[in-house]
Amino acid sequence: MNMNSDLFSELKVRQKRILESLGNDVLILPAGAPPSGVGLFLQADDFHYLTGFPEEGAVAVFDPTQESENVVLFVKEKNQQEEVWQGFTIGVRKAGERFPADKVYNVQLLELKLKERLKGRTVYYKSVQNQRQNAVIDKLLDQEGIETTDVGGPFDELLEMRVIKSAYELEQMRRAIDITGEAHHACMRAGKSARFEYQLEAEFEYACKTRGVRHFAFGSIVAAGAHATCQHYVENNGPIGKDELVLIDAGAKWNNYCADLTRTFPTSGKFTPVQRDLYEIVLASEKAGVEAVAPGIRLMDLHIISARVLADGLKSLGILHGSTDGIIESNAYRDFWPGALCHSLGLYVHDVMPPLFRGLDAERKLEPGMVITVEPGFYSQDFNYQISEEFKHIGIRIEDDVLVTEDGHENLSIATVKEVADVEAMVQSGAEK
Ligand SMILES: [Mn+2]
Repeated sequence: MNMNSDLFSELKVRQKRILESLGNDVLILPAGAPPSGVGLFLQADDFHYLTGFPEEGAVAVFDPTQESENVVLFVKEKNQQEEVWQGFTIGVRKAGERFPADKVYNVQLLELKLKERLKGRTVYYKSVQNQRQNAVIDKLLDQEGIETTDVGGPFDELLEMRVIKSAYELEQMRRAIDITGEAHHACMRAGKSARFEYQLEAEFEYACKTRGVRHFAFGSIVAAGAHATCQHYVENNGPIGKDELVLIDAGAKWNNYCADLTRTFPTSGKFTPVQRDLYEIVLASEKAGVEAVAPGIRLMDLHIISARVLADGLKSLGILHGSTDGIIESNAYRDFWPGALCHSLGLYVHDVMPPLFRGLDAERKLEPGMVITVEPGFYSQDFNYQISEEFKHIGIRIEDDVLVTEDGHENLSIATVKEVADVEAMVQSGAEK
């Protein structure tokens, strides 16, 4: 597979920014660790972002002081024995042809080559657990008495770069999101006939994999009935009742980029009055959050906008009481929605963000090119003793993926149904039990 030429030139630009951020320093970036046990290897995000190289066992070295070798890739050489048992490798020659690097060496030369370069330098380096080249690097750094740092410099630059998505990145994310939406629709259509949560998990994965997906953004959450009150439920082994809500929070990856969408639907194809009332409240809260996404707003401002709509709705059902300001200030709504409205989305599902975007008093404002999720919810467990029984043991979450644009936002998952009538029609269009 040859690298997309847009990506190739984009990688060169990214590498240049990293080199500029280094001054006279060096960055050693190891590839991701192989999966423990069974599993498909997925490249570490930063390594992928700066090299595009998909194999484990590799190391990239960024060194602005080496004229003709600013960016060097160390990769596994082709080895017939390994290829008989452990899979195929790209090898040094082809890596040099296909991936942007000034020079590609056999990774066995790592120690020799690095030794010449690191003496007396400031080295940026983050060790990766279970990555076998790390042992070589660690030993060398130790022998030469070289101190390393894993914060600041190129690592700060990486955060700034990764949080703003390029046209190429958005193309990958759109594909991941479109496929994920189609898979959510497939699950809704299978809702009436599925008897166990894992059947819908299989439906989701089947819809994704038959569309070319090889990796998922995270383990799918398929939660029927009261299971949906646990925000990160992953067992997916419970039965699905006839009149229950099913919450599915799942996402495909496309060329390493994530989608992260949640939909909640009634397995009967018709919301009960209570389910519908609660669903409409979460939906109104979600839409208010999405509508408010724009450059110049802070994540916490968005959270409060959604929280106020949620609080007003729960007041109308007698679940919360008092003034909306009071409910927000006292965090009373957090009994039913303990989560955060947004997170960044990209190569990782809870993608990196520079520090000033994170936390309650985060000062930084959204900027065009950021992609965030918007995902309010309502979760009522037994400890919510103050509410009437009919509202208990219900979990509802609706989550879209939203791009911040110059003049506002674009909801990237707009095609995935969420209006009551559309969700009901989608479920009803599936086969019976
Ligand atoms: Mn999410």
